[in-house]
Amino acid sequence: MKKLIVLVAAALALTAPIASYAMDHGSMDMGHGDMKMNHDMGAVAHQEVVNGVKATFKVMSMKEHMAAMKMELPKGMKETHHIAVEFKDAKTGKPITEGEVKAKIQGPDNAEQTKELMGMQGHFGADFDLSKKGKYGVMAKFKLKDGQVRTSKFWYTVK
Ligand SMILES: [Cu+2]
Repeated sequence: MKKLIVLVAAALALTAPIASYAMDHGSMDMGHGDMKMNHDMGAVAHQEVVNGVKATFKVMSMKEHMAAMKMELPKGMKETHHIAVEFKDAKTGKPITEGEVKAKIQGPDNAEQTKELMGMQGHFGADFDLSKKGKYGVMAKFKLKDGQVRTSKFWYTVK
């Protein structure tokens, strides 16, 4: 009987670190899943194939985006929305995550904002001030790994 207890204890000691490692890893994957899900929940504002690259633009509130990133919304931030874009090879569906992306936004009052979109978790994104109601013209310029410069434009209405 005593021998059995010792054996069980030894077995537990061996498997315990593996089990906790697996658990940590599992919760990490879950975090990634959440992030993706939240970004998918952001409404698709525009989708277009430009010279073999499928670009999907999403516009979400800063609140939504910070929740997806599991970060707190900084106080006194003038940016109200996060604009994200994802690129895929139109033929293979493979995500393209490297490149330079810039966006210029013209507001209903004609004020312009130009920003570089940073690569983050499979998409490119930046924060903009869309605090005025009305139509915003979004112009994006992107240079991906093939070196070609592509552009895409769309309208986004803030109600
Ligand atoms: Cu983002």
